[in-house]
Amino acid sequence: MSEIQTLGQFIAANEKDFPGGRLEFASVLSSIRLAAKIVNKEVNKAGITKDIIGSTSSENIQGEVQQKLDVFADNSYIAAMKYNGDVAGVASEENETFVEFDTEAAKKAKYLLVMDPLDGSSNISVNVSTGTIFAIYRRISPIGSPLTNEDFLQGGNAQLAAGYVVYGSSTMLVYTTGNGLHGFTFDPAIGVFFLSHPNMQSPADGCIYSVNEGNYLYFPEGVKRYLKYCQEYDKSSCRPYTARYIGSLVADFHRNLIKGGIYIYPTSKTYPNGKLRLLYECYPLAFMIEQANGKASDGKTRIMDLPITELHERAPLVIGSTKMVVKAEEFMRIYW
Ligand code: AHM
Ligand code: MG
Repeated sequence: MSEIQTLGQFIAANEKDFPGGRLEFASVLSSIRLAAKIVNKEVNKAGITKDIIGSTSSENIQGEVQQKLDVFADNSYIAAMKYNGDVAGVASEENETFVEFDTEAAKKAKYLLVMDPLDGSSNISVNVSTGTIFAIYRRISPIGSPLTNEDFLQGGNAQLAAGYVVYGSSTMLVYTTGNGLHGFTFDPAIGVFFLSHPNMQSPADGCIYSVNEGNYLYFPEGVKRYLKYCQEYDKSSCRPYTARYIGSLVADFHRNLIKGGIYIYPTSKTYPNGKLRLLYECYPLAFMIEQANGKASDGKTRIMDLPITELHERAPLVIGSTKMVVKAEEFMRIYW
């Protein structure tokens, strides 16, 4: 029989160096895993549950119509964290301010979670993959005092762990604590995540580019020129590249991570600072791609080094295979 290892067993064997100890990381991740299972179950039955599918009338603080499952996922992850005991609070795409837990254990807790609970949720109604993105930080405000925005705005390099769950043709949880990037596939029959992708590596180069090219007109000149470069013929670099864009960041990222490729969400006239959120989309994916020997940039600067001043701050994102990101940056530096 071939070897099998569960997510819990993998953590027990590999996360001894987590600041605060393996047990604390195992504790935080166990709540993420629980919420992932709950959300996975709901996402999978969205098509057969009339009152779950579709939009609520409310908009989130960024003016985007919330899907009901966005709210469900947000509530599920926050509920799973509330009684975790090691997590003091959560900042989420769906909430304007962070949530601070008031249980006695949470008041003494050392860790914080940031998350996009259901990324790509507009794809739910058409049966396309979605995801959850998260990162774990250590709180910097003294235990016993209220959490502050600064606890959450420490910057990408302060992330202790980052991960995503992709709800796709199979559901996977992928995470890093700075010790490589590891992927686990969910077996829905027994409710267990098994190690399926140890030590994931982003191919150094690739043949896929992922961008919403419908917005071409509004892109900066450097991005336009790089896209033309992607479409030119050059056999040695497998150009013209193949265009693949799902419109679910996690799913696009996951595919490019495995196959080799580049994902770009640049600034544009519609989104002068980019669309994606630095805290719970760009930073975590940047941490992960670097752990897989890939690269993440805003076109000029390493994403992990970008400063952050607001919870819902946006940033442009260029992420994926190192050689492709370096090439895109060349164009974006010259024609910014
Ligand atoms: P969301 O967090 O509100 O779902 O928005 C993020 C999503 C990403 O998943 C995806 O890559 C991008 O927005 C798609 O945007 P667009 O439709 O402008 O291409
Ligand atoms: Mg999102």
